[in-house]
Amino acid sequence: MVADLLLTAESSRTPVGSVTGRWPDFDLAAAYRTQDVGMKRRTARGERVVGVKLGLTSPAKQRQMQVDTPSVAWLTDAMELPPATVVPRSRLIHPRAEPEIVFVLGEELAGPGVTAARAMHAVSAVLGGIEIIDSRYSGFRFTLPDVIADNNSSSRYVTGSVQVNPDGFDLALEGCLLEVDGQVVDSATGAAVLGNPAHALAFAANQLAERGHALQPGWVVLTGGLTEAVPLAPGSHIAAHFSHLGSVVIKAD
Ligand code: OOG
Ligand code: MG
Repeated sequence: MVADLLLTAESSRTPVGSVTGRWPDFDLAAAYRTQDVGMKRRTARGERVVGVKLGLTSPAKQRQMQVDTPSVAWLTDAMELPPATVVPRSRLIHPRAEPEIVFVLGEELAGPGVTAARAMHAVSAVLGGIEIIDSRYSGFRFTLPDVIADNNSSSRYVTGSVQVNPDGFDLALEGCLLEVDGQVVDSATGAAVLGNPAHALAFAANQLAERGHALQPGWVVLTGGLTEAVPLAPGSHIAAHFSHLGSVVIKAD
């Protein structure tokens, strides 16, 4: 089964070839079903779902990965790292880091038909974050069904210590500088994410509704990489400096 193949690739740090390359009929519906089986496997081994992550919501990410459609995947507590943490790079395949705007939900948000404005009513706090992605596909090469089946390359994530109330906060104008070993390598504003990260949240609620799920109070939502992802080299320091959401820093082992 594809879900087991990908979970084994993760635990054995052995990347695999594209699923759609091998089975051209593997479509979006099969990919989301596979992702849900993977989530069941994770919960069966004791992990708890703590939220969702959007994939490929910015032009920078879409260009880098050659996939131009957003998608949704699961976050579990095993993926969450404490602040200013050392990322266990030696347990990962070929990790990359990307800065993201993160929401915490104060109430349930259920599609279909969720608009960006409705979505923001459910948000209790906005934070900065860094996501560590680690595709189970060789060379980070995948199609849209491939990456969905692989839970959108999920690996780890860190959120910042600054929490901002979303009321009156202009998410589209929130700036972010991405720094690698003290050098600014990229920058973006929140508008990079579908014009406004609120649209990513609405997309998540509506996509999950197609799978019979609703976003739950307390859940974390990673709205998608603002910039291209950068390789997490051994011993490197990566920082995301946001204009109002503070700084998030990680170090690779
Ligand atoms: C897919 C994961 C995408 C994002 O923020 O766009 C993602 C990948 O780039 O490997 O997490
Ligand atoms: Mg991401």
